[in-house]
Amino acid sequence: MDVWEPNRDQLTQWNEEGYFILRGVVPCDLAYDMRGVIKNEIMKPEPSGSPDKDPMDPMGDSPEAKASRFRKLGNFCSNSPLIWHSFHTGNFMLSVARYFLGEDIIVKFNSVFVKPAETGSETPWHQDNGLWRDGETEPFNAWMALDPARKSNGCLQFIPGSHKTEIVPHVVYDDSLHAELPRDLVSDMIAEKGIVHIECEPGDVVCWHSSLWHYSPPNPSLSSRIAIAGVWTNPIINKNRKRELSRWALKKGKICGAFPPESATFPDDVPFKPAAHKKV
Ligand SMILES: O=C(O)CCC(=O)C(=O)O
Repeated sequence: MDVWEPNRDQLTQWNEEGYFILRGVVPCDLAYDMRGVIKNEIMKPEPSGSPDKDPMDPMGDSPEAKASRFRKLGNFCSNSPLIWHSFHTGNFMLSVARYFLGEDIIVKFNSVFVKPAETGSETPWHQDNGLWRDGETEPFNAWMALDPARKSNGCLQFIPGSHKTEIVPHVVYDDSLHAELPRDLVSDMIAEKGIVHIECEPGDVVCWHSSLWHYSPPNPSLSSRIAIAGVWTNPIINKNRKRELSRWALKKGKICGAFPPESATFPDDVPFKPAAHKKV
């Protein structure tokens, strides 16, 4: 497997600002193929083949209605071989993760962020490890654009340097989509450090520290913004944590190519004993 090392600018940006961008990690065509896998899923027709006109279900169950309201598909990528092998366990992404995490790597979370044209909602300001609430700060996060991600269609926004803060307890407001950083602290932090808009082409990847404060706004534009994300960690950092979603990605420096991916079980899991085959 290739050995990746950050260049001086990437290393400085990682240390000082908490992120860096890798342009063109996969070709645009492959990014669009991955996006196709996601679109096929969210736009699947109902089994009956006819849109649901149920007046008691104002959200509707038609493919168009579903496509417009999906926000996040958790754990989708470990069920999609194309995405899993191209991104989460792709040679290049694992060579980057290996720089941070060493020879044994597990993917702790994987998701798709769907921000449909006109209806895509925001992702509130958060630190990833503020939502995990497992105390981990070391895991490595990366996100790949599968559509062009622009200021106009809800690209990610970071507060540079905010990764140097502790893990701040997240809170829920009446209108919160999920737990978020306290809004007054976010305003203060923005006033102090400003915001960067992370504009990407399909196939570009942004990597960030799990304590970085980040957000993405709603998408009022006519262009959808689909992206995939992952969190890579290693069995030592992740020791004794809940890991039902974790999957092996690299063992002793070798890419785990199995599909479905192998589950990363708890280190102290004791297997059940096989039953004694006694004659009854
Ligand atoms: O894609 C987005 O809009 C949000 C992504 C995000 O917040 C995350 O991956 O932690």
